[in-house]
Amino acid sequence: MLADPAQALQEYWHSNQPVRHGQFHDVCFGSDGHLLYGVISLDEALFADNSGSALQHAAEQAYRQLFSLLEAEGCRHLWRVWNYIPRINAVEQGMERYRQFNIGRHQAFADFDRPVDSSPAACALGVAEGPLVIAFLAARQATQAIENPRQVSAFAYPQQYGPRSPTFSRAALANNGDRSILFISGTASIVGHRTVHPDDVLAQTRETIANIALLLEQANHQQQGQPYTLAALDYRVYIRHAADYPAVQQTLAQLIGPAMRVVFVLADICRADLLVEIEAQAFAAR
Ligand code: 3EB
Repeated sequence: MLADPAQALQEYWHSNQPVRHGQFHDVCFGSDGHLLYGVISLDEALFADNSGSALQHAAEQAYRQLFSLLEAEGCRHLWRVWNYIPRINAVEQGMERYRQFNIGRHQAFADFDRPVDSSPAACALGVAEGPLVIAFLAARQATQAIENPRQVSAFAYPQQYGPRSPTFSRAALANNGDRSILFISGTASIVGHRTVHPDDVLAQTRETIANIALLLEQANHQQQGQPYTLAALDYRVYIRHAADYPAVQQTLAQLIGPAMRVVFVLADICRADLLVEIEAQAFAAR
């Protein structure tokens, strides 16, 4: 966490139904029968004996466990995934670790017949060390996947970003009772499939907000409820260099408004030239 280091942050997902907690292989989860929140934590050292990349095998195994759990629990539809990958930008065995992760994740999607063009909203960030950690929210009902017209869909990225593409959609719109929930995936300064403003964190911040604004427009075309606005989102901002935090915060306050609800986190971003990534979510009455 950037900002006040004494500030502890916890995330809660509430239900008005009884919640059952369980463990399935390496996944811890809670489910009310309609919505399921889980976290899997896997130490890639356990996969070091396999041929090839340990991280790739860990990612495939994590997603296989996750999909098996969802099928067993009847909550087949992934809504949102948070991927936290140790040393995400390090190059090992000739390949960046994020790309190794993508190969394993893509393989599990294929093994479970999960079409990549209706993937969940997601983010993928780097942590210094520790296990591969994946948190996820899934449900009985599907979401509507939303793409960004000024970006190539991530599942269709060209090979220059790795042999297997990432499997996420730019945003997902879900219905939950009398409210809809919009999940904006980790969003960065990418136009088409290219990083723009590689050396300018504030220009990256502005480009990212332009991408999010366009996603809101797409989402508002697809739902009848009260429209989503930049000012009404809850944000999490991942910043690569702690020194950039004050300037990014100031720029965002200008773009979103002084009452913005935002948490700043120090993290590596999945392309070495990206300095900031922003995710968001919001609830709206239907
Ligand atoms: C991008 O747009 C930036 O691999 O799950 C954003 C959101 C990014 C999710 C993922 C990666 C992922 O390509 C990176």
